[in-house]
Amino acid sequence: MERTYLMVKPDGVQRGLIGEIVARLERKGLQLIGAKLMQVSTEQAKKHYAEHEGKVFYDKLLTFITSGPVFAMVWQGDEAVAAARQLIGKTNGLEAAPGTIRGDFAIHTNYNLIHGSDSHENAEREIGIFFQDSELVSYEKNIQLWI
Ligand code: IDP
Repeated sequence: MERTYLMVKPDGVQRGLIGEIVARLERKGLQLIGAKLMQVSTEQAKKHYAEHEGKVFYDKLLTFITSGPVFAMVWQGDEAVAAARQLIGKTNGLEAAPGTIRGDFAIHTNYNLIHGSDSHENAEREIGIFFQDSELVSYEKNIQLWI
């Protein structure tokens, strides 16, 4: 089992897409093990986007991700990182394939609705930035046998 960190960004929350996004992840067969509506602090944003420090869009990215509530989630399943990235689609909404979250609902690169970890290592690092172990739930879902 692999875990991944997913986050409906402020634009997704404002547009009322939390339910739509959660439904798509559930239908794929991933299992939700933690979730909360939260305000990202500047400190958390800097840690989360450390790899982009120095890029032209970095300051705007920090401003954006701290501009309003996000819906932070941890999902679990076989190939959870790759499966979620597939559902999310390419970074630029115009390039993301129809049928993906960004392809169906986003047009731009900066307002692209959702974050998804891009590797197993980053997933574990990002989960640690936004969640305490005590906020994650371990439970059996018999349906997993069929996925
Ligand atoms: P990802 O979210 O598809 O993994 P990354 O390259 O990791 O994409 O970039 C992180 C976030 O930074 C993107 O989701 C997007 O919000 C923002 N971003 C990336 N590239 C650009 C850009 O060229 N202009 C503006 N924002 C960008």
